[in-house]
Amino acid sequence: MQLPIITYPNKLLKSISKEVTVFNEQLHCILDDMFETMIQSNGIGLAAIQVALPLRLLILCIPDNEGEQTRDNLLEILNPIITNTKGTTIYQEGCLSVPGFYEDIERFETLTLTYQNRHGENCSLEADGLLAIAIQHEIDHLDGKLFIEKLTYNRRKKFEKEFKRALKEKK
Ligand code: QAP
Ligand code: CO
Repeated sequence: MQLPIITYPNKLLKSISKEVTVFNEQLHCILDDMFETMIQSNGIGLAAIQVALPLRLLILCIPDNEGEQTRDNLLEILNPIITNTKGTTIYQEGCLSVPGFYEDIERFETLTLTYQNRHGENCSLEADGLLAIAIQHEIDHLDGKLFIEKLTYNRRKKFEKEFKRALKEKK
């Protein structure tokens, strides 16, 4: 079942999400619905708070070499903790909760992550490239942060201007 995605400036996006402690069928339904929602919306990453659930979980599905997004390259990351980082990199980010706006954002280039999977099993991974960027973007959502909050003053003003214009055009 597809879930509605909440968008800026919905205040729920500022929530500090809570740790997942119960790994039951209901949780698995949420994860499956989030996957469907993300794919239908042409996303590569989605945090639970974007579908109004304040839980520390996120999903990522980076397209493979053929540009396909399948369950084979789906990552379900619960209660993530970044334990190590290296370097910095800049990438033009977007967000399903800030549709139509893209800006360059600086992130760590590589990272080590510990987390739990949908069964509550402890996992870890090392990431670089787009995956490392996406993980940081999604973890920010768990802490109530959007990528537009990382913009410089002038870029943020550019965003506010474009946002107001888009609002007017919708009316
Ligand atoms: C986060 O973002 C991300 O504006 C995932 O109209 C972004 O899936 C991680 C999307 C960049 C790493 C790099 C955005 C779809 C999808 C839009 C997304 C839109 C349609 C964003
Ligand atoms: Co986002």
